[in-house]
Amino acid sequence: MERTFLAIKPDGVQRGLVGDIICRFETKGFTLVGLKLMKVSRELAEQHYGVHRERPFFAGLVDFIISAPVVAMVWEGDGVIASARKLIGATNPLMSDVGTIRGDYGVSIGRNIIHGSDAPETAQQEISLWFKEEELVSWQPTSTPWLYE
Ligand code: DAT
Ligand code: MG
Repeated sequence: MERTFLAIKPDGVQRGLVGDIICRFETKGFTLVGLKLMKVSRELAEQHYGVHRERPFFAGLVDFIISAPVVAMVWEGDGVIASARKLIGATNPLMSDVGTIRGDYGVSIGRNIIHGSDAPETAQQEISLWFKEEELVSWQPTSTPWLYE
């Protein structure tokens, strides 16, 4: 089964959206295998967004991510990486479809509520950057035969 890394950013936590966001992935049919509320270190934030190091928004992005708690999560399911990106919506919330998390709750690219891994390689890297192996729980929901043929 595929796994992806998702993180509810400081704006999502401060605005009280944690429950709603988790609900969307749960009711879609994905399985939560890792979850923690954490204050992110500057080092972790810089590593996580390392690909954007040269971009003009990098410093602001790092300052924002460490400014308040984040909810870090790992979710599992067939096709979860691409599906989670669809549920999250386009990077700029003004362009995100209505019905997506960013489309429903955001108005600015620098406050877009949630992060989601964009491909299998980045999902793998981000899961091991944010979680220790023993923090992830492999389990079989009883709903599995009602979700998959
Ligand atoms: P995504 O989070 O949709 O994968 P990304 O990886 O291109 O988007 O960028 C990472 C984050 O950086 C994004 O969620 C918000 C911020 N960001 C991206 N482009 C930006 C811009 N032009 N101005 C300000 N922040 C930006
Ligand atoms: Mg990205």
